[in-house]
This record gives sequence, structure tokens and C-alpha cells, in this order.
Amino acid sequence: MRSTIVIDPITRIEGHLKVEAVVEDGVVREARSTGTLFRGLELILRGRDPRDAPRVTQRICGVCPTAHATASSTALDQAFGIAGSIPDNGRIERNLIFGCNYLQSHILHFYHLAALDYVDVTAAAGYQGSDSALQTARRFLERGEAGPFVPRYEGDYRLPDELSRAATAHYVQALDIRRRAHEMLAVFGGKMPHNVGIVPGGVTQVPEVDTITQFLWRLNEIRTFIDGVYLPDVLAVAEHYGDHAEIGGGCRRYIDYGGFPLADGMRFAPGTMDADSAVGGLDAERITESIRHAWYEADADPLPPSRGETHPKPGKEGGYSWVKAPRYDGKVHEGGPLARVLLAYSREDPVIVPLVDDALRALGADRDALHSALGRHLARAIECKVVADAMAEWVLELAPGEPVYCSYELPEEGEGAGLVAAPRGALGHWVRIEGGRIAHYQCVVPTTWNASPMDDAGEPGPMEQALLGTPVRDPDNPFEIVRIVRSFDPCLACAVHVIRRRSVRRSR
Ligand code: NFE
Ligand code: MG
Repeated sequence: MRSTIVIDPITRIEGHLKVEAVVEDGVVREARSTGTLFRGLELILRGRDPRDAPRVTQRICGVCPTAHATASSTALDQAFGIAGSIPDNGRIERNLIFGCNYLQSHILHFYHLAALDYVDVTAAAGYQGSDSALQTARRFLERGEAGPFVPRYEGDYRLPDELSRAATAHYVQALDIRRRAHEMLAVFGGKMPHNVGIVPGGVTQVPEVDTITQFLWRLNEIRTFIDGVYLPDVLAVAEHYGDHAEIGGGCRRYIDYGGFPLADGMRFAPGTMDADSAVGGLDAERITESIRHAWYEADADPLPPSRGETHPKPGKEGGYSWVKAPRYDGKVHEGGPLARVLLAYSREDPVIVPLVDDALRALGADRDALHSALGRHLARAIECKVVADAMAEWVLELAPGEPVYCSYELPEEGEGAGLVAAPRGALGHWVRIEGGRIAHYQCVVPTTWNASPMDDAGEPGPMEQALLGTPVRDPDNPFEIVRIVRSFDPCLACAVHVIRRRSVRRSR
């Protein structure tokens, strides 16, 4: 029997995504992911002062604006010829501001977006105890305002009621923890979202003992939550949904641009890997974007981002998404925490290896289990801990009162690429300056990689490949599909990053 499951929109992600899956004899045989909203930031930037780019590109997304500020400022550092002149305080504060965004983003993804696929929130309905978070959830349900929790699929919530109730309390607690991360970001970054602290040449806020302290106590509260709540909850879910280590694997090729520059090297080194072969380096010249199956036209296909074009063509024949198709060496690659953790594991990172091994041991799983929907959640939680713990060391490396930026002359001409490790994966901004103004700007974003449509060779994107071969037990409640899609933590607002004055009719 053959049927098509259409989920439009997929809720509890950022932005607008439709997924279609053709199911034959209970297994997904074809899958298409469609970014259904057209946006346009790359075009808005043309002709502007280059220093506008970090401010404007942060408006691509309210979840990861810090990633865009970092990528954009890094591209401008290069274009202005000052990449090697950023003072240590500037480098460290950029890492700290960006790190705050990682922590809140990963916690947001697990508790407020993905966990509701696994946790039965209605277990809080009859709660009679004294936990204030659970009382809040119960009152919420009693009022019939089940808004964030429904609509939902039914029939596959496997956690015991006690665990579901605990996770529901953590859902409420995680809201407070994310607020702490925002406050912490604001200490050096000014505000969240759309921080003002990260600028070409460094940052704007000179650290003082007082601000370091304000940062540190919040960070320690968040670290306690990650160690005592987030990681154990992810492991508990993994224990009850062990079969999800066998679905959602996908292309098994991974990419990361590298993140968190240190005095010597980077916390996450850039690289690519194939699950079946050794880790390779990253050569940015091998990145291209195809528009063959996206609603754009261009003189050539594919193109490198430094020459990429953004000419929308709604309804183009063969197109089915506003998301372009980035490829490395012409091949499909997945980005994100799983890519970073696998790269670090393969390079025998002394912090990440024991965390991964402990998690796999607790689950009685082997390393191959990481190439899965569950593997993405585990990797994200492990990465969250690694970043939080590293931040506690970095903040103490700040030198109070010392310089945080280097000054520069605005050049008439220049070119730069800002390649960073964003919470959801590999993020790149490419800028060219002519006559002191932005002549060309292209963003290739994590979800552009992960939610990409087919490329010019007809190969499906990572998320599409992750769906292929998935058994769907109940087509009316296709848990497997949404769990795989959400494991990528997609953000379509980022992926499309285009705005037009007149709206384009949404596809159905
Ligand atoms: Ni809108 Fe983002 C991250 C970036 S994802 S959340 O992380 O860049 O495509
Ligand atoms: Mg783009």
C-alpha cells in the first residue's frame, strides 16, 4: 500500500517547514523537505556600509542571532585585514557571548521543542504534590489552555508517568534557565536577541571584576542544570526510546566549520568526515550551493557562495523549496552538534571521548548508534556541557580593564568569509566590499545544509535522506517522521533568510 504523509507546517521548530513522505508497505520510500517561506537579507545588504552587516544579519533569526553576528563580524575582520589583530579579551568575550547563545539554544531545543515528542505532559494533569513547576503545568492544563502541548500525535509516549511529570517540571524550569542564559549574554553582549556587543575587530564591552562575577554565577547555575537535569533527561528518553538509535541516520557524511577560537587552535576544529572513513580537513573552496530544485534562478548551477546569486523565481519548474542545496565536494553533508561531536571523537578529544563513551555505556549502545535521531539529541546535550564547562574557564581568562577591540580603517575594497560553528551547524557569511560599500553578500546557514532539497545531481538533502527507509507504525500519528525532523533542530527562518516586500503565496 502506498500513501503520502504531508505535515505542513511542522510545529515546534523555528520557521516554516513542510515535509512530505511517501510511505509504501509501512516504510518511507521518498521524502521531500520544503522551506515554505521566502525571505531576503542577502539582497537588503547590498549598497550598505559593511558595518551594518552584523546588525542586519542578526535579524535573520531570533534564536541564533549571535551566530550571525559572529559569522558576519568574522567575515568583516577578514575583509578589513584585521583578523590577526583582535585582542585576547575580544576573542574570549566573543566566545562567551556566542557560548551563552549555544546553551539557551540547546536547552530550548530539547525541552521546549523536541521533548514533547517523547514526554506525555498530560501526566501532570492530576498532580497533587508541592512542586511549583508541576502545579503551574497542572493549572495550565485545567484551564484547557494546552496550547504549546497540542496538537500532538497520540499513541507512543513511553516514559513512566513519574518521569513524564519530572520532565514536565523541567520544561518549566528550563524557561528560567534560558532567561539566565539571556541575562548572561547581555552582560557582555548588551542584549538578547540581536546583541550589540560583537563588532568587527572584537567586542564593545571592557570586562571588569564585577561583570565577570555577574557572568559566572549565572553560568554555574546553568551548569548545574545541564549536569543534573538536561543530560539525565536526555539519557532517560534515550533509554525508553532505544529503537530511535536505529532510525534517522541519513547521509553519514558530516561537516563543521570549527568554532570557539582559542589562544592556540579552536575548541571545535573544522573538518569533514564520512562515517566509514577518516576525518578530513575543511577546504572552503569546495563549498557550493545548488538551486536546481529551489525556487531561484542563476547563471550557473551550482555556484560557490563568493559568487552565489539570490534571484527568486516562485513556482520554478522542478523547484520545491526556498532552501538552496549547499554541498561540500559536490556531496551531501550534515552539520550540527552530531557532526562536531563525531569529529572531536574521531580526533580523540580528551573531554568529549569519555562523555560519549559514558553515555553509550549507560545505554548499552555502540558508536554506530550515534548516526541516528537519538544520536543528535545525545550529541547536543554533550556539546552543551562541553561548551558550558569551557566557558567557566574562559571567563577567568579575561583581563579586567584591558582592550577588547582593535581599531581599523574602513577599506574601499575587500573580501572575507566568516565560517563559524553555529548551534545548528556550519554557518558561513561571504562578503565583498567595493567602493566602501557591500557589493555582494551570501549566507549559507546550518539549516540550509540540513533541510536542503535535492541538488543538481538529484541527491536528496540530509534530512530527506534521514527519513528514507524509516518504518512508520501509524500513518495517522507519524511520530517517527517528526522525531527525525526535529532531531536536526531545524530553523527555516535561518535557512531561507530572504524577505520581500510583497508576500509570496505559501505552497500547500
Ligand atoms: Ni535560526 Fe541558526 C543556528 C544559524 S540555523 S537558528 O544555529 O546560523 O540554520
Ligand atoms: Mg543564502
